[in-house]
Amino acid sequence: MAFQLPELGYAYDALEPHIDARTMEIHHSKHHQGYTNNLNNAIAGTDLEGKSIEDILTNLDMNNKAVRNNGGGFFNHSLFWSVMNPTNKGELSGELKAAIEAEFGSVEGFKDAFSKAAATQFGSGWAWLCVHEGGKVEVCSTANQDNPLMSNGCGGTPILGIDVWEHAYYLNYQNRRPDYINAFFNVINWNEVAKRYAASK
Ligand code: MN3
Repeated sequence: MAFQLPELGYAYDALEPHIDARTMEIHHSKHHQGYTNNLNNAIAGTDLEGKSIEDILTNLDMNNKAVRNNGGGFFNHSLFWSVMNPTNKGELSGELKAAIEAEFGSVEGFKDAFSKAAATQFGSGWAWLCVHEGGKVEVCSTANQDNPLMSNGCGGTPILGIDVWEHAYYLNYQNRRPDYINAFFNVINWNEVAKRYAASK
């Protein structure tokens, strides 16, 4: 079974004014579809076919550029859509909030660290909140479509991520990446992040 482009679960315009409909449509239907197709082509007929994307990325030969770029792109965007939601996004609370406060001192401290990682990732890439075994959380960033599951990442399981490629924000924010990062905090689906935390700690 080949990988399939996941549904967003909400309309392209649902995240406005924070993320505009045109950006969402192109990002999902063109960019993510492209990574999905190219991943399927790259693994067709190889021993990676039929494995989960997490399994593929965790055990990836980093010299396999086609799977590294497109498998990363497939996984990263699938996570990205799921951790955003215009409604029913919940509040940061419970054991995830406690873990964040333990690591960053406060929720504001986490926002600062995450925003800084996203703003200072040079060129294209992603910033992440990851969880390690035992529940400790960490912020890191990766270039291009790499992610923390890969052997060059910060380790741990990513539970929140922001795409800082220009295609994620340029139509609406042009060069103002920090404004886009600020806006992202308005659409985080904390229910989903908490679910991923509980499943991965
Ligand atoms: Mn993208």
